Amino acid sequence: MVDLDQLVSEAQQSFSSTSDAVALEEAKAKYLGKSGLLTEILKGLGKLDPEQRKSEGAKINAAKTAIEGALNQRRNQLADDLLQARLSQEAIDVSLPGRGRGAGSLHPVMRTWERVEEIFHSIGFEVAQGPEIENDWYNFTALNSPENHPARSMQDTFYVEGHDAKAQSLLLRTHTSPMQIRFASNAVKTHLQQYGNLDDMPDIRVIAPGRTYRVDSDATHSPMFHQVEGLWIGKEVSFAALKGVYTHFLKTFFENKDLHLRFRPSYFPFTEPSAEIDVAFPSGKLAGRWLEISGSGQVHPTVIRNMGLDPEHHIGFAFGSGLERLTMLRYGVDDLRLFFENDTRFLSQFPA
Ligand code: 2NM
Repeated sequence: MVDLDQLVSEAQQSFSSTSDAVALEEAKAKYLGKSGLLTEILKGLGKLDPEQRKSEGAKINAAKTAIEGALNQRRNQLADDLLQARLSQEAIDVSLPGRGRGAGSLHPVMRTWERVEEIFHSIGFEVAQGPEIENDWYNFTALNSPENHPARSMQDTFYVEGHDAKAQSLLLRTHTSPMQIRFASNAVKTHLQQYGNLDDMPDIRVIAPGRTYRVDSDATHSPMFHQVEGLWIGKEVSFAALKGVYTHFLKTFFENKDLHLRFRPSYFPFTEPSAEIDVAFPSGKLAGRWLEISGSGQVHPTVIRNMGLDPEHHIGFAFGSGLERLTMLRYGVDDLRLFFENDTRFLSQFPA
């Protein structure tokens, strides 16, 4: 008879010495396979008499169980080793710095927008909002824009098909002034509802920034551009106050106390008198030249009346400027089109 104990310990050693699953399965075949050692021994049982067969059979089965146990133990051990190897190989160093994501930033024109709001807010101006699709009254008529004014033609303004509830033609606003009319009319209406008269009507101080649209597209004009307009209406608001407010705004905006300003007589339908505002930088690459930056003036009596006020009792000034223009002068951008191309090589030069 074969020494079963020895066979078991041989199998155990053979399994232990394998280093992967394939080798282990080959080693298994030698003992437990179809023509393996243990199978051969079992075949030999037939030649024994019944008593012997019973006792030998039990021993052989015990040996088989022991060998299978050793096999499973080694299988588990190898699987475990493989897992540990992968875990340490694929370990992630959580202390490494992340790859990071590029942070976006505000478009330079939006930065100017926010900056303008901040400066005017700090001197008591509110910020108006209003629709980009306007009607004829708010965009033109209320602003004293004459019937034959070129801005009213299809060549200069984007008209929208159809009319509003009051049979007014609809258009993309050509300036932000309609927001001022809406804001002022609303303030007047609300005050009247509450007090019945305008004796103690508080001053209206508001700016209206936003997108505006004109049929115009070349190197220095974009069909969509941004404006900011301002309005101060009260009982005794002078042209001197306009000069004070706007001088403060421009010097703060350009962070330059020595900035020169010039108010040059001009014409707008909604103001009388009207003035163009020019600036000159005392130093830098733009120094020594007057640069047009804004329009302004004392609000026309007809416009005051269209706000619901009596021009005999209320007076004020208004001004307007392009946000692209302010941005170009502040950052030294020399081509308007850069603002609309969305080239990140340009935009990334204005970090948050
Ligand atoms: C400008 C120039 C001058 C202006 C006038 C008004 C309103 F609503 F009071 F009539 N808002 N903005 C104005 C005046 C705008 O932009 C170049």
